[in-house]
Amino acid sequence: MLLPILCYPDKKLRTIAKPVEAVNDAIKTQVKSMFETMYDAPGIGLAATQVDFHQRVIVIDVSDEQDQPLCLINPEIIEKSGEIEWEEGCLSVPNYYESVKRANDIKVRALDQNGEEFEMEASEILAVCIQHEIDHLNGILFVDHISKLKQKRLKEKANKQARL
Ligand code: K2U
Ligand code: ZN
Repeated sequence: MLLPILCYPDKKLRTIAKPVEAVNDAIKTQVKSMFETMYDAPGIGLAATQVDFHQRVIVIDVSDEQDQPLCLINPEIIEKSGEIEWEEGCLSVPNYYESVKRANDIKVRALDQNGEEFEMEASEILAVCIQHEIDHLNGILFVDHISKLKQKRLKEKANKQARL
């Protein structure tokens, strides 16, 4: 089922998502809808916060064929190194792109959609996407990483959009 995506500056995007207690059928249904919503957008990542579901669930697929779905539940970055700068966008901040610096290599621990714990290493775009999505679960948007001046301009633009 397609889910509506919250748009900046919606305050709900600032909610801190709660850890998932049990990967039950409700969570599995939510994950399925998040994948559908992400592929439809289209996007290469989607955090539960963006669809107004405030639990720690992320779906990702950075493959070109869009056939490598990755679900991270209660994700934690346990190691990070290096630095990469990437021109980021966000489904919750349409038509705005800015360069953001993040760690290039990360190690992540999470539960998969069957509730099994796993660890994985990621780098480049996959690492960028995982960090971008975990930020969403902590109420952080990529625009929070840009300069104050650029944030001011973006807020004015968003408010003008809202008044239209
Ligand atoms: O809003 C989101 O969380 C989806 C983001 C995830 C993302 C942002 C920046 C860098 C990597 C991932 C994207 O807007 S999904 C749209 C997209 C599609 C292809 C390439 C980059 C971004
Ligand atoms: Zn985003």
